[in-house]
Amino acid sequence: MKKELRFDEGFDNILVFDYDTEYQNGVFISADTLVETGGRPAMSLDGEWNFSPDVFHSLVRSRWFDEVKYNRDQLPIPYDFSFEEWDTVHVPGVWNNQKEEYALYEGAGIYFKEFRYQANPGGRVFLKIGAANYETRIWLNRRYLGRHLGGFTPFCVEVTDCLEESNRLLLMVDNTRSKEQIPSLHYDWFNYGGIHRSVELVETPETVIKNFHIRLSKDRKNQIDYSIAVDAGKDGIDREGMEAVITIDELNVEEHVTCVRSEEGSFIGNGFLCQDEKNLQLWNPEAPYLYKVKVTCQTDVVEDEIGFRRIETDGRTIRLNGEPVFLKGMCVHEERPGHGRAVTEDDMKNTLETAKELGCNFLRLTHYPHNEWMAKLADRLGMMLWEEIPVYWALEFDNPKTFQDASNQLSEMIIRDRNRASVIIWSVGNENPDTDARYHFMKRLTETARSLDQSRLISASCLIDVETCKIRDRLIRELDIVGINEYYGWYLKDFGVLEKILENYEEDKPMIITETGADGVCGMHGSEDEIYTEECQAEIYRKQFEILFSHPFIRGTTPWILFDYASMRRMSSLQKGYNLKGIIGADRKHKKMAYWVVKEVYSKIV
Ligand code: GCB
Repeated sequence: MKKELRFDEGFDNILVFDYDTEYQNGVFISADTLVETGGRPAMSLDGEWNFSPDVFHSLVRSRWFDEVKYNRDQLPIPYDFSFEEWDTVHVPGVWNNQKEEYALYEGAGIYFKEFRYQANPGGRVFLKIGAANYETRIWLNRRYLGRHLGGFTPFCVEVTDCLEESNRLLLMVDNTRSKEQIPSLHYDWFNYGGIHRSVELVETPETVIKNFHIRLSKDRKNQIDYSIAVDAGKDGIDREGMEAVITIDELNVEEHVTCVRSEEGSFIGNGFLCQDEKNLQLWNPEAPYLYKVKVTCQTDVVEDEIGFRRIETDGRTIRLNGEPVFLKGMCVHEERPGHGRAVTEDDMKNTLETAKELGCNFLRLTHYPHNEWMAKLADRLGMMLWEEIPVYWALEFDNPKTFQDASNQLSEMIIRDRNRASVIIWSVGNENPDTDARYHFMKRLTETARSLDQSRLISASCLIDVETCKIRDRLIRELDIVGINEYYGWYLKDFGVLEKILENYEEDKPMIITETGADGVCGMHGSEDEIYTEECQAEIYRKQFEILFSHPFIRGTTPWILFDYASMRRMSSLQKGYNLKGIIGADRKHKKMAYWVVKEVYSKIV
């Protein structure tokens, strides 16, 4: 039936509902196809792309991607698209700030780019998209390559066999919110649309180092553990093993690793390097030392700069390289006016420098994986990080597709950043109600995280039970650190309840207050009782700190939030589409009175 209605036979798909089924069930681009890109030759596809909103999904419904402009008799037929003549938008970028009429657009958008490519004989090429929100479908030279879900993690697809000298790349990026997604329909940040991180073609030889992970062993003092995964393509046929070499010149390391064929076809190598820890300069925020690491396999070479550090808990204490550490932090969204979520390297540096100036050694990157440069810069500048996936508020916890999506986003984030010393905590979610379905969903996420990486701590931001004044969340069993969000002084007025909750804390695990805070309008002054004034916000911070710091099991605080940020559920005449809980304005210039409270308190903690 569907076949008879094809556009190229003179009909449009206007009469069917199920035009999308084959895509829903089709090729899913996932963490399995992510390829390490560090130090490899790449051709950037950033810049101007032709763009049009696609409100009716016509690209798919009417098969525009076939680019049929003539009938079988070569007579011109009418068509409703003209990719190369459309307006342009910048990539990386969000569409919302590139044209007035796209400002609040939520839906599908079509991106088109023509480019020339000089083939690399005998090599392979992967298209890498840093992130695009939320669903992306890819066609290259009219061939469909698959779809990716999730707005904040990178993905790769191999394009070796589709590339020609002159190429037509077509992407559908759709930020329609839907129930089964991560996050779901409702959240407290702006749903920017588009390709908001860089796009590039990454060139590799036939044998590709897919990923590697090098870290200080969790338990053994003088050991650096490693694992390597190699996709040997045609080189791998009939082979049982491949040799890879890890080189760390400064440590005189040249380790030859035999990677063995795994069930999925990749070649996997695991092992450890013994070092005298006295000779190893461990990474910490004050001395963020990084080693140059090179991994080679056949002719493939990848390079990275990696710091070695150990993060662990010991009862209610968090230890960094064996020493107790207090996490002086703030939450931060990835946003800058004018850039939306497509922040630049300078924006990221500014965030880190602002946090340092405030006295922070830690940032909670909420509520989704931020640009991969953020952790690279934090490695260099010395800032510990909490990274999380947008398992936020209500989700379809009993939907297997939702789990698959969440688990894939978590895997993509971990594979991308597990060589970053700065990242010390993976978080599996924020403020989700403790139902059976949610418990099993999130428990499985903690298992996924632990299977991919044992060198970090696992946490989540949990809710408290106001009735019993207790933290009642079964997920806590699965966590290394208990994260708590509480807004006493703001949404709930009685600080006495907060004191009771903390007195009732029984876990032998450290706690981080992952959110607390209050709104304050930049420059609005009044008494401490007048909500929305800077004085009121500052006073709530003072009272909060006074209570929190009298409980030694609280080993970190990340108040909500460093900068004001856009959120379409904040529409009062004062908020005007912004969440105003920043201690600095969205302009990143205006420091509110609460800023100085945090600075003073953090300056006293060693
Ligand atoms: C929360 C959420 C955070 C919100 C914040 C607020 O609990 O985790 O995303 O934006 O409260 O401002 O109320």
